[in-house]
This record gives sequence, structure tokens and C-alpha cells, in this order.
Amino acid sequence: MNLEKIMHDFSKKHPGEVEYLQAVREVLESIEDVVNQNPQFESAGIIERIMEPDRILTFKVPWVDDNGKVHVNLGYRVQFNNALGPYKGGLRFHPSVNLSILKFLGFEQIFKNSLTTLPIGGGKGGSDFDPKGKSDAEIMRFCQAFMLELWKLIGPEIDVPAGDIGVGGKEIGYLYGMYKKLTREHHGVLTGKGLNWGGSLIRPEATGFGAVYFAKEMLATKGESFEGKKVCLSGFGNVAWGAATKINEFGGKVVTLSGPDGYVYDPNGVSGEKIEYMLELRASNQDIVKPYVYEFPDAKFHQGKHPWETPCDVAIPCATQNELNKQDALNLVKNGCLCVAEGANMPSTPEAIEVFHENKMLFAPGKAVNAGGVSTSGLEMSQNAMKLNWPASEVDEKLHHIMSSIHEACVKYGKQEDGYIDYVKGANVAGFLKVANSMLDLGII
Ligand code: NDP
Ligand code: 2IT
Repeated sequence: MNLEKIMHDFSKKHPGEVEYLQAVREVLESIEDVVNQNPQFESAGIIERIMEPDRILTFKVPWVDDNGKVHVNLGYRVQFNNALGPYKGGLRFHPSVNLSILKFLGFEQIFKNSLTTLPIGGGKGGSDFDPKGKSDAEIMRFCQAFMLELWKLIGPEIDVPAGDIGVGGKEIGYLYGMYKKLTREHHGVLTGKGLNWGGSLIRPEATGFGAVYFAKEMLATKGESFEGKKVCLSGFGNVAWGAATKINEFGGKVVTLSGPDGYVYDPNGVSGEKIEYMLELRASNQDIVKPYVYEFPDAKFHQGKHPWETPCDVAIPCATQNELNKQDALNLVKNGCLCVAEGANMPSTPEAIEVFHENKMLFAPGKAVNAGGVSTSGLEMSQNAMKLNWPASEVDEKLHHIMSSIHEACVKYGKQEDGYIDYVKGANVAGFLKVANSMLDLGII
């Protein structure tokens, strides 16, 4: 396989789609050897077929604000690959949303979902709608208008969306309510639903819990644990909240959180009521983390800075793509950080990953570390199909088991001759092989 030629042609087809090109290059670099050893993949055009989505659906979303003014946003659903099961992946509502971002997320989702061991394909969607500062009524009208188009494209055996940045339990409720009204059917077409109407226990916590279960296994490969470790988190949303909860349970201390405005350093640790306060902060729809220091004055706010300059043992980026650059990576190395586990999707730039690898740090990519969210979505689909609910302990146990099996797969395919575990390679190869072999079985479609 000629990686440079493939990427050259691909970037000509998708000019300026930086995030999409970045995600594809990372996977191709990892699977190059496997593809060269398996000529059947190349002759069946697996690489060219896996790089492009099956289809992209774009629609206009007109909605009315509280003053009666009409606004128009763009809505999308990228149905990337359904070799393993129905398209599955979140919806992101954020002003930065564009097709490059949704295609990178949908592409990553194929391999992540493959790693979960569950029968789910990859997809992603969303809108450039900005929930910041909107009233509940405006968010509801937007969600209803969005679903007025989306409902035709999805179904419990076709495509099952969920939440992502800007789409939490509230939005899923409004989206599902409209879907139910339009189709007159009450089934598991969205995941992340409320507990009273088909949701699964542990789904809200699952991405953060899963990330910490995975990081725990990474640390264990060095005979280490979370006990007494200082942990830097970024973001203050759903993923950071779940991660903070579990880190405290495992005896670690969370010393930072961040938002688009900067980061807070809390020398006493984000624990107890402070974790609950994160939910309040998110619910305020203000998009800033600074109010934390008014509530807990021992903490310090660092305007416009990344948390990665703070000395820590473990770093778990939980905010957004490309939020950890080369300088940040160098700071982490300099301060003796042991382990970086990506809670967000693609938070580290390729240059930062190079620094981690050169320094033989424990480093694992989002598609492995944050797979607990979509795994628990898969468990929600199973419960919906069976028309019953499992207790929290059962879901958590299954989640824990899935994260361990993902770690095992990363070690199996990522262990180098010198014993270093390249989790990027491990996750990409393990995720790819299952999808590629399924595509071979299913013929040219
Ligand atoms: P949330 O909307 O709950 O939170 C994301 C947080 O990051 C918000 O606080 C957001 O602020 C903040 N943020 C956005 N841009 C920046 C920035 N440039 N610097 C610092 N903080 C920023 O989203 P989630 O917690 O659900 O998602 C976080 C990450 O985890 C994303 O990469 C997502 O794709 C990934 N993920 C989420 C899963 C889930 O189940 N929710 C599952 C797997 C991965 P704001 O949005 O207000 O700008
Ligand atoms: O990036 C992700 O894996 C998610 N946002 C969760 C997707 C899902 O379908 O639960």
C-alpha cells in the first residue's frame, strides 16, 4: 500500500478538511503493515472503501427563537460504515461543526465501535447550532426542527444516534419526543435516553468511567494505580464529570478542569460537592469554567491557558479535538507525567503523539479510551430490544469487562519488540481487522 499516494489523492478530493485528513492518516499509518501482509484487502479496495462514508445527509434546520425571529442552521448525518451493525454514533451541536469534523468523528467511530465487541457500525451527525445562552424552549424547538428531517434517515436497525458535545440528556429527550410523535413508535432509536423512558443506568457516567477503567489497566502494566496520583482533566462536561467521579473512587486527586475560557487549578482536588457543581456549571449554558473559583475560592483560574502545564501523574483530556499540542506534550513529559489517556475524540495533535511515543510514555487514543460511552449505548440498545432494564451493577460490570477486552486487544496488536505498548497501533489494527474482514465477507456493496 502506497500511503503517501493514497493520502495525496485523498487530500485532493477533500481539500481543507484537516480533521478528516488527520484522522485518516493516523489510521492508515497504523494499518500499513497489516494491509501489506494481507493483499486481499487491497484487491477488494477495502482501504478506499473504508475511508469514504457510505453517504452524507445534509439538511436545513429553520427554527424560531423566543422573540419570534427565524434562524437557519445546517444539520448533518454521516452514515460511515455499517459492516458490523447499524450506523451508531453521537450528534454534536456546536458552532464549530462542519463536515470535516463530522467525517473525522464518524471515521473514528467505525474502529471504536468495532473495538467494543458489540454489533454496531460507525456514524456521526450534528449541527452548527450553538446551545450557549439559548433558553430551554429554544433548544426544544431546535431539536424538534432537527428531528423533523433526521427521523426519515434513522431507525433502531438502521442508524442509532446519541449525544456528544452540546447534546446531553435534555436534548436527547426533545429529539426522541419528536421522533416518537412522527413515527408513533417507541423503540431504541436514540441512546442516552432518560431512565424512565428507555435509558440505561450508567450511560451518563459511562464514557468517563470507561476512560478511567482503561487508564487503570494502562497504569497496571507498569505496576501503578490511581491511588495517590494527581490527575489533570480538561473540559467540564459529561466525560470530565464521569472521569472525576471514578478517579476519586480509585483514590486519585483531580487537580484541573478546563473550558474554552481557560483552566482552573484546585490544589485540594475536585471531589464530592465540587463534582456535583460541574453539572450545575454545564447546565448554566454559559460555556465558561471560571465561576468554579467563585464557588471554591482555594482554586485558581488561568485565563486562556491549557491545563497541561500543571504537574501531574496522569492526564485525561476530555474536552475537544486538538486541544493538546506539542508544547503541552513537552510540558507533561518535563513534569514527569506517566500516562495520557484520551477521553475526548482526537484531543492530541499528531506532533503531541510523536512526543509521547518518543518518550515511551503510556499513551492511548480516544477510540480505545472513550469507547465506554458507545459501549453502554450498545447495552442500552440490547435492553431496549429485550424490553427490560438491567441494574446499575450489571451494566457497570459489562462496561468494565468491555474496557478490559479493549485494553487486551490494544496490547495484542500494539506490543512492540522492546515491550513498549503502542496503543495507537493496537487500537487501529484491532478495530480495522474486524471491519475489513466483515467487508470481505459481505462482498462489494
Ligand atoms: P460536553 O458538551 O458535555 O463537554 C465538552 C466540554 O469541553 C465542554 O465543557 C466544552 O465547552 C468544552 N470545550 C469545548 N471546546 C473547548 C476548548 N477549546 N477548550 C476547552 N474546553 C472546551 O461534551 P462531552 O463531555 O460529551 O464530550 C467531550 C469530548 O468527549 C468530545 O471530544 C466528545 O466527542 C468525546 N466523547 C463524548 C462521549 C459521550 O458519551 N458524551 C463519548 C465519547 C467521546 P462548550 O461545549 O460549552 O464549548
Ligand atoms: O464519540 C462517541 O463515542 C460518542 N459521542 C458516543 C456515541 C454513542 O453512540 O453513544
